[in-house]
Amino acid sequence: MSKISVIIPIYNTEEFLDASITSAINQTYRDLEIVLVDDGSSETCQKSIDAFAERDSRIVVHRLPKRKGTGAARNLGIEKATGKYLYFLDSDDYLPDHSLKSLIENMGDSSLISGQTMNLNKMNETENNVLIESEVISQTLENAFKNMSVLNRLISADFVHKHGLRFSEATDCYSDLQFLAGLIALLDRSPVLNQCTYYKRTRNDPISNPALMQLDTEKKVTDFLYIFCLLKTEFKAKNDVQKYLDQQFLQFYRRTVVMFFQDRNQIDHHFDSLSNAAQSLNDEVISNGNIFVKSELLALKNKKAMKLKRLLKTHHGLRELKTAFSGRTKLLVFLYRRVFSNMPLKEKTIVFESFLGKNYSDSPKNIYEYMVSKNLDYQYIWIFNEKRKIPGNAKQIKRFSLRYYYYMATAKFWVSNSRIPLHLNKREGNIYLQTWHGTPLKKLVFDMNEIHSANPKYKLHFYQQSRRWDYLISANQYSSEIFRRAFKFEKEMLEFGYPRNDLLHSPQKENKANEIRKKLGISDNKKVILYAPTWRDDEFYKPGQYKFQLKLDLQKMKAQLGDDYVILLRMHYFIADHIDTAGVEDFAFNLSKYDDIAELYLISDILITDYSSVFFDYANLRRPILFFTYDLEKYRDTLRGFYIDMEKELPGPLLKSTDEVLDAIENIESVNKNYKHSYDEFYDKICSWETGNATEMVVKRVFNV
Ligand code: C2G
Repeated sequence: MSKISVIIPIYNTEEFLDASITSAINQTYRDLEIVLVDDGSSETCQKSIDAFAERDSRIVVHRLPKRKGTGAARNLGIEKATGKYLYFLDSDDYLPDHSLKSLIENMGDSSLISGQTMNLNKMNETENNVLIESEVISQTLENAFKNMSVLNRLISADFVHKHGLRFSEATDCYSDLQFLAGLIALLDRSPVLNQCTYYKRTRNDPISNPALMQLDTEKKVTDFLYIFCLLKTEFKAKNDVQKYLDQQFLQFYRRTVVMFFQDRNQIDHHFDSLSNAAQSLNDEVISNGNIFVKSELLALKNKKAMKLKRLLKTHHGLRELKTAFSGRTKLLVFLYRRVFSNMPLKEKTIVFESFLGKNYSDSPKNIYEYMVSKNLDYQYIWIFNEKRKIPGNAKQIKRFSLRYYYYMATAKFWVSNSRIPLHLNKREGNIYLQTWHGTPLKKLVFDMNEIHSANPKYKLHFYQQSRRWDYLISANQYSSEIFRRAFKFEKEMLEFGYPRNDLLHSPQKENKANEIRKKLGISDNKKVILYAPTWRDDEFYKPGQYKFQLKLDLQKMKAQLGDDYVILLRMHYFIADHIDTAGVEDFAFNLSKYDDIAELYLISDILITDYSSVFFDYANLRRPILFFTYDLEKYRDTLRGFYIDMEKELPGPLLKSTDEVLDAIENIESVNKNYKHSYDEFYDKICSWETGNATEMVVKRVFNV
């Protein structure tokens, strides 16, 4: 057999490395050398790389003294490779098992063969490794070189050395173009395989650890133009290369420049360099573009900047209109951006929303009720999914209705405890108070490696949405530190405690508790247990609709506690499943739809929860908290990960079964005694800022009243 050198440049991609290198090790084609080229990675990543080298004698490691970019790393790989063939694999991608076997068996006497690539969105998307009969479907250079990537091509090492083919080391992006141009200049045919021989992953954290192609667009434009002009000159006499480069310019203009030029300042910054590059474009290639691209490239080539701006304005306008009429939401977003956002800003209008319009609760509710009580002259808008009875004179607007988009665009203030849709761009003058919805136990956003939730672009979207926040409320120092890092939040943190917890420190809380018990029909001679669990990231029907299986044995609890207690069942607002209380209706009350959980804390003598942030708030009452953590290992180690050590720092016991819960409740006094020290420490760390005046301090700071 002939050895293949798989060259893998690595820069801080340790979270993807295992999948990538393992997929090379597991190739059914065994005569391999796996060349890991460390491009100046961090210590942690270097350790991972060395650990892999121990796993398989075919792995060799080479290091660049400091980061020099993918091009330089691949060039070092070429120099060090000893195989008859070369194959480049990115360290965040991976291969089906038969890739190299399929490629080499179909290579014949060619110097290069290319396979099909599949783009994967999720971290753990299951790929189909099914081996379909592989066959060569084309020999033309045009089909072999449709993109600007060297990936997924098996190349003769002799051919590369003989012609001195190398990657550009002058730019981060598009360094492949130099290598590919060299290949095209020398080949007259190149087989393409019908089989998928490469899985390309879309990175889920383009903010803190972007893949090469997620770097900001300006860098991509300057890098592309540099390489394009260099190669157009170097390969002036090679028609195939000229045609290939022109095609790539056309694609690059269509896919990247048109969107980039939505920001009109960028046209001024980059017009000259683009226009100079366009001088050498072949008119025939330009005519392949659609009517807009064709006229815009001609304006570029003829150095007509004003004409290009006019053409792009029409192009963007028509694209938006076309999008606008492709669906109801798109039309409403078009109206939001192009009509309502150009209307005068209503300086005294505030929009409130809690848990995506699901209920009237949390800090937004406290802020609203405080402002109403002070007769402040604001117009209040509450966003709900369903209308409900609320105090004060707020206008209730249905989420995602036409009026929703109108008020979101014209209200000066947004007060929300969760996320506002990405497509609602923040307009000049808007002030957005993000109250958030809990002290974090579960790892958040940029502190999370893998994202199990349904949306693979979760981190990118979260980053874009959180750039709009002007204020973020934090209930304690612990939260402030986490929010700064996990949200990459750089604006003003309001460190006053949670407005939603003022009720728990209110002098009237006893009277309020009696009112609530009466409203709920709970008899005075019964004590109250509140069970408030959280959701599980990986147990969902679809985004936002999560499953929940009640593990508490309500019959057994009723039998043992029914004379003295009732239990309130309160599911997380993401839970779609209905909780069945048949047979225990006089003992168990499903209050999952009850608006404000703070009112349930007030009437509860004991809280049972798991990994929900509810216990940080409930602790303000200094009442017993039990942690029913039947799936702790799974939740902590695979799903989310926690900020605190559940075994050491909690103000109550971890319980695995209904029996253990019953035993703790029957002996609640000794539980209180055993956990008094932990509880006191926890209270100081988490509740010390809560004074009952958080709402007032927030309103004074944000609304200058
Ligand atoms: N909540 C509730 N009922 C539950 C669970 C939660 O009303 N059974 C409300 C509480 O106000 C809680 C908030 O939703 O503080 C957040 O719920 P978590 O269970 O902590 O889960 P999550 O929505 O992932 O928020 O920083 C907080 C994190 O973002 C956690």
